[in-house]
Amino acid sequence: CTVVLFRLFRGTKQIEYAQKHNGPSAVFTPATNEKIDWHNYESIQKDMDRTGIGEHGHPAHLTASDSDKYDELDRTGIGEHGHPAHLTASDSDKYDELYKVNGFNAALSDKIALDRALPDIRNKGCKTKKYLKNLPTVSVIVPFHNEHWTTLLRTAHSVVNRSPPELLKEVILVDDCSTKAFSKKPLDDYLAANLTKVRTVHLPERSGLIRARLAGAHIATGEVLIFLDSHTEANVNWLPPLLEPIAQNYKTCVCPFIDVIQYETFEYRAQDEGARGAFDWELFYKRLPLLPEDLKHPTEPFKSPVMAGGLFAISQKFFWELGGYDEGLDIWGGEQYELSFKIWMCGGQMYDAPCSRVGHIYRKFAPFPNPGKGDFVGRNYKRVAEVWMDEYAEFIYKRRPKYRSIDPGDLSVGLGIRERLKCKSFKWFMETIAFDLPLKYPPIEPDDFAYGEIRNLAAPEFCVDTEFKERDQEFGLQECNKDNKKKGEQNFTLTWHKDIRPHGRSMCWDVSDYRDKGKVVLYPCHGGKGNQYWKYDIDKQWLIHGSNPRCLDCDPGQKKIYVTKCDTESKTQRWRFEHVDMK
Ligand code: UD2
Ligand code: MN
Repeated sequence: CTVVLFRLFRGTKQIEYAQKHNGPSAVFTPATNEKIDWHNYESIQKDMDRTGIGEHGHPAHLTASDSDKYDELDRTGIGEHGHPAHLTASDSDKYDELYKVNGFNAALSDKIALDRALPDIRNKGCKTKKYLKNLPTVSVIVPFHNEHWTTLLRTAHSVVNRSPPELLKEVILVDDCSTKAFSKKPLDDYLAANLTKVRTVHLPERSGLIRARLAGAHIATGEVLIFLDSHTEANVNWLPPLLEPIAQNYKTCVCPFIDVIQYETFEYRAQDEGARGAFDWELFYKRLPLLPEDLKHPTEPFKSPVMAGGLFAISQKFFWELGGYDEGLDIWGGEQYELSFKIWMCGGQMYDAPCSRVGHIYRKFAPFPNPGKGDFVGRNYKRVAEVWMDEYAEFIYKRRPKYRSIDPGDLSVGLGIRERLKCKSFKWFMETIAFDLPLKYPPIEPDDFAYGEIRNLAAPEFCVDTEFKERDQEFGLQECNKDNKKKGEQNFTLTWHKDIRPHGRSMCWDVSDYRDKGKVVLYPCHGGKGNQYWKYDIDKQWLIHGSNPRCLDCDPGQKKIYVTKCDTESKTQRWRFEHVDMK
């Protein structure tokens, strides 16, 4: 890809965007407060009548006979898959290959209709809810880099089919310099023939999702910008609940509930009953429970400190007043925090709307190779931390000392926006908006209780060894060899969360087996005690599991470990934890 058109955007300072963008600059004000039922019952009925694979979001599977269709999966454009298919030895490789480059079952996606029906899993109250008759118009912006053909098109079809035409001005697919051939002319041709409201912008240089979104926003003409990922499906009546809070106050950002499109079967289901967005101090996206007042009104939008990132609505006016995104954020990551922090700190508000639902494919794994840009996520995080997080940035650097030496580049635009808009402090944000975050994710972690090897006293040559195993796998005893790092995994931490983790991993000892001699497996740490709750009794030398306590015991002959009734007489239940904090 060469640099031509994109110079237009690149050299431009964000502040100038505020004057240069295409959108209307006046604040949208509804002419009347009248509310109406926005459901499109004709389209809902059509969906109900659909039959076929993956319809209604049911889990789908490929069968053996599907393999003779694999040729289709290779298509590079519309109408190019009518040729006869043959089962060749390489077909199954193609299936795997598609999985590998997408991180989800793209072969299955190709078998599911682009306009499939989805289950209406909203709270019942949403079905009768009315919204303002006057709502602002919308531009939907979808950045994509090498998105799979059918998941991209399903995103576009779902938006067009499930949005009131008078509200949807356009869908802009921003091609972030994809290398797949179909992303260019075949895509443009398909859209021209099938989805006239959808158009593309082809960026001549890989710009990352943040600058790709900016490029789309820059040419958008709707009053409200809605950003979506390129592998999403908008569900029934998704638009009005996103728009009404913005019509009432233009400094409002609204996120839909993000449902899960399962990466293997394309099943459509809820993520949970709703939660408030947050982060931990390594800047992993986290969730906080709803507040009691949110629970009282399950169909009303509730305040959320941080957006997940990919799916939200914001007025053009407010977006550009905030300077859009920081243009210096590269490729992927961090922009969700930048925007969330500045929305709250600079006079806006952010809500999650339970009645607006959009499905998203959470990949099984990230398939993209690093485009040779080093630790761009670290650099993005450092930019956000330096501009917005004040003294709290230190908590991040404590956990990620490497960030201290990353050069974040020029921060003057972001700092200028903060100054110009007289934005509040991060302390204010933490204490007013994310006030319960530190309880769950303390900035300063309490000390761990114990660490090192865990040696059995009945068979002192044996230590617990998790052998780098994964989720749901059992582990047991091995000869103690803590210092031989290659051989096993015998270095553990009994953390302040009261769980036990092999050093440096977020895997925890977990017991969900309530039979006698319950087995111990590894499971991703959740920090919520329960099946991962452990205590060390220094006097008795017991490792006690659960609130209905049982003791870690072992059979040294078979090198097995398990939890069972605590017994003061038992020697196999006694363990020496190498270092114990006696405080
Ligand atoms: C989440 C967000 C995502 C974004 C990201 C952090 C959701 C559901 N998803 O990760 O929107 O906020 O966190 O940055 O909240 N893309 C490009 N160019 C690139 C890389 C990606 O255009 O260089 C596109 C990609 O095709 C997709 C979108 O950006 O449409 C987000 O990428 P992702 O799906 O890999 O991110 P995800 O969902 O893991
Ligand atoms: Mn995504």
